[in-house]
Amino acid sequence: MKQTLADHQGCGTSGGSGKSSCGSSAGPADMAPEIWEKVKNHPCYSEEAHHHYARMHVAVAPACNIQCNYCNRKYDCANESRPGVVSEKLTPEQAARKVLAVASTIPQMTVLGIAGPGDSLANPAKTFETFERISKVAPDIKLCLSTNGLALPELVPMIKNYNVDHVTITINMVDPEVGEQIYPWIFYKNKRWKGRDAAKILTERQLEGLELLTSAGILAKINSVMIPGINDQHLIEVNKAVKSRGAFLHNIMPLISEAEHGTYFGLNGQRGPTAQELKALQDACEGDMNMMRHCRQCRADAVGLLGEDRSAEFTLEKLMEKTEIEYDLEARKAYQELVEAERQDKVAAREKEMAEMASVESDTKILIAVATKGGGRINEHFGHAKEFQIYEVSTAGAKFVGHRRVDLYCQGGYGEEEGLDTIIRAINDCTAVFVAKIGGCPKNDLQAAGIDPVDAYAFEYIEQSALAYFKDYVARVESGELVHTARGDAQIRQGAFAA
Ligand code: CLF
Ligand code: SF4
Repeated sequence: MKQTLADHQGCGTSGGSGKSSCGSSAGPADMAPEIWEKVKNHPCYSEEAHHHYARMHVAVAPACNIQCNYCNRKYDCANESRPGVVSEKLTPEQAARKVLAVASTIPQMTVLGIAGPGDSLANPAKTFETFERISKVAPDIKLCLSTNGLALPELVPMIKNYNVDHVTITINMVDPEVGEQIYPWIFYKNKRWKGRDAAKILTERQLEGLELLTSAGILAKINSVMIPGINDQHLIEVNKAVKSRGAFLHNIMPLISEAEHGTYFGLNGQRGPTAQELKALQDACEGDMNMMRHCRQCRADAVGLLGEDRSAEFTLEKLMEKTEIEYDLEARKAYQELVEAERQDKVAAREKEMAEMASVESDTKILIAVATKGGGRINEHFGHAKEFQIYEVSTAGAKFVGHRRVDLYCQGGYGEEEGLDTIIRAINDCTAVFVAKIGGCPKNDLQAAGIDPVDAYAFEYIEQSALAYFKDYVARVESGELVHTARGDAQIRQGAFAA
């Protein structure tokens, strides 16, 4: 089926049946098929999917109904975005045009999210008009929204009617005493509420909204911002509260806080967590609850794979230059079938490597940093990496546990020593860094810092390679060639972000 923005009159999806079902992967054994169908190509709801599938946001929701102490309204909603990021606001009509343009250029773009720049549900008319327009012109795209939850309970039936299958609520506390340190005020029922009263209303509305989403069969993800000294210990209680109300996934994100962002916390010196503090909390919450560790705190007009940002290719100015945009659903499906085949090949390679792990006995765990452009492969040069993905490897397997943003090492063909220092600080807790290619200088400096630079697995699958490296590592430790030493902590990048 081919259609254009100009000729499109609605191609009909009944009851969500127009959603993509390309691919044949049956999904994990512990997941019901109908849930797998919803998450298998959603890059935020499935860690595995985020190596292959992209999302896009449209910034159609400017207003907000609460104030968070980590937010400066000059920038995007910090419940999903890194501070200091400003998105280009769109009307619902412009948003629909942008979705078509992106979908026709990036066939693996499977999810459209509304995440600001304010709160999606504080702008219900704009948010739902956007969803309506998009479901008519691009029926295979999953719809997603993110909210602070204050306006959520009454809007759950609308969310259901518009076939929005994925909703994120940012829940930072379930105790108003903690909440009053995070939220100075909310605007509710035509009145401004402050302090503990405000926090009490907010937590009640958020939990009620979550229960209603669960009963409506909508997958709910919870975002929580980890604020050391304020809610870090309390987030374990939050995790229990949301788990018991049916949340599908919990995403604990680091507070990013600098005076230059002009937020209350930034101006008052509130620090964010270190990499190991964040990981320890995520580990403590992980039981039978799925923890999301691959969130990139996207901007409200983000486009592309998580971790890449192609929003500059789709500015309003560029969109307006195009007279006709072709939406080729069949081509999108064909491309996504190729992605599914690659994905299954990757899983088979990992399982083969795991089968060989059965003979390894060791309680060692190591972290490995990986330079990747996507596809689950080690396919990025060290000097071009804007982030490293972090895997924890043990005899239990290779598990994605986070990512670290870094400043580019290679600027205009030359390595920047200053950039290298920040990279080393960002991956200081890792035993090795996997890259497609690396120059002699950074190699020596990484080795001096105790991090093994590895280009032997260039362009191979990440997990398979991490398992192979681990087996070799354990053998070298056993033979006395290497001494296994615990690594230190690492820093989460602060400062303003362009993307
Ligand atoms: Fe966007 Fe959010 Fe939907 Fe994803 S983002 S509305 S659930 S489509 Fe994803 Fe970005 Fe993290 Fe959000 S990585 S900030 S969790
Ligand atoms: Fe800012 Fe988002 Fe909080 Fe509103 S909900 S104050 S936009 S961080």
